[in-house]
Amino acid sequence: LAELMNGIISFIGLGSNMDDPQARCLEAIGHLEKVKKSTLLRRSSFYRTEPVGLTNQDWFINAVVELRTALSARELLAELQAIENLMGRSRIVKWGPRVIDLDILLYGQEIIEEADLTVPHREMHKRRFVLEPLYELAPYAIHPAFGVSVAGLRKRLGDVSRVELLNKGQV
Ligand code: PH2
Ligand code: MG
Ligand code: MG
Repeated sequence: LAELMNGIISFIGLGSNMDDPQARCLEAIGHLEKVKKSTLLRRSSFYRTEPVGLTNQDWFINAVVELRTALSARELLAELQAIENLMGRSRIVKWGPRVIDLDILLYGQEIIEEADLTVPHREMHKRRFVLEPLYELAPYAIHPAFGVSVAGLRKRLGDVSRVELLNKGQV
């Protein structure tokens, strides 16, 4: 039990708009449950979301999970990329259709700015498809770079793209 209490709380965003997105998100959660030195604590509802950025593609399913982990942010990133690769993610089109996308949104209160790893996620505060599921799990969580809670970010959000809560029976 003591071991389970160790580590940093990280919030991870999930997104899919290919090959049965709900099933892909559930599959990814199954993999996230098995990440070493980590415990998956909670997951948000699933949301059906309008594509942002590249709009001429299918709607997404988005969700957020809360993980307690003893991995470093970089080790966690490697685990997420391994899951993406395992699930057949190809990186052809930036912001284009994807089988699964796993993004570190928050890693404790750490601020990391490296070439291939930016935490908090660079776009999270601008995206309703991130903030709605994150708000459901952790309205109190603080964005360490802005010193603003998720509830505060959501209230200030300008993103008008549609985000629809899926009913329990639909997932
Ligand atoms: N991910 C993107 C770009 N646009 N739009 C929605 N609705 N959901 C996403 O997860 C998403 C997106 C790049 O990561
Ligand atoms: Mg990504
Ligand atoms: Mg992403």
